[in-house]
Amino acid sequence: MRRPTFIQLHRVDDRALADEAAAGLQARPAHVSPKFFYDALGSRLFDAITELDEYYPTRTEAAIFATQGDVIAQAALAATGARPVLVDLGAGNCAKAARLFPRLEPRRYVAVDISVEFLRQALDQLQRDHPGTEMVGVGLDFSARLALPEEAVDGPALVFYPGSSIGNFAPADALRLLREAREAAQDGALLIGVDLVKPKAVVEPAYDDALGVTAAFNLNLLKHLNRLLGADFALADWRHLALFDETQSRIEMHLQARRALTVRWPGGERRFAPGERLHTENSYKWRSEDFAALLERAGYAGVRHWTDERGWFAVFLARS
Ligand code: AVJ
Repeated sequence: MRRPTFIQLHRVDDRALADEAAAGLQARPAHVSPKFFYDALGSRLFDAITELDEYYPTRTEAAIFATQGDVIAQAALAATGARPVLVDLGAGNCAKAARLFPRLEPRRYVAVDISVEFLRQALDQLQRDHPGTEMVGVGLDFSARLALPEEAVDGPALVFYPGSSIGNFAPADALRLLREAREAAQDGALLIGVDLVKPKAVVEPAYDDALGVTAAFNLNLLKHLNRLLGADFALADWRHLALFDETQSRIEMHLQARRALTVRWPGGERRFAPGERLHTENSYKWRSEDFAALLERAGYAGVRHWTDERGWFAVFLARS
């Protein structure tokens, strides 16, 4: 019986994370990376977000794969050749990639996430269900740089980056990541989900839902910082904000101080004036022609995309 292989590159160091968070808290304006959303509870709150009526991206992407998955998989295999290596960026529970297995029959599946610990269970199960596919788990924070271990990809790969996670990157950083993904794919292809520009009246509720799940997801970041940094954020002092900036084509999430307050942690503090904000996330929305142009600038060819009836979300395929 085959067993998955696990490779942990650069272990996630809590001390470095705490220093990064502290530096962002002391910056003007104050900001922290959206990666601080994802402690254990934050990951579960994100899963709950994907089930909200207002949060259309997950379900719209799933519908594109459900209705056009055969055509997409055929096109992907035409670019990579049969039995490609499937590289899954931000794999988590590996559920989205697992749905591609019957169509792609990958020779090897390389699941990448910040920590191999997130991948163990899912890969062990996938290995049982797909004994003919080699399973490799890679622990890597590719938000700074995507460099896979040499031995991970040994032929043309399909790099899969679903969910519009690329939306967390400003255009210049997205370009860099797409270039690194092109190198990782060798003579293969990229398959990526991208949330498209749409009216504010649709986007803002997706990030400020009636149940308050996204507000809880945003506020939970403060609890994570309290633990990581030993800070003393009081959640009742903060309000969730989601604002669509049409000029930058992005949803911004912020936490806004309800009154004058000082947050303290060992080795630092930050005063916030009433109404002052802590910026926690950007989620860029693309026009499909702009994203196609970005892929071309990153060196891809044969760019194609599939979308839903409303044109809310797109799945792009491009040859590396
Ligand atoms: C995981 C980055 C795709 O931007 O829609 C959801 C994160 N933030 N609701 C997104 C998120 C608030 C999500 N991504």
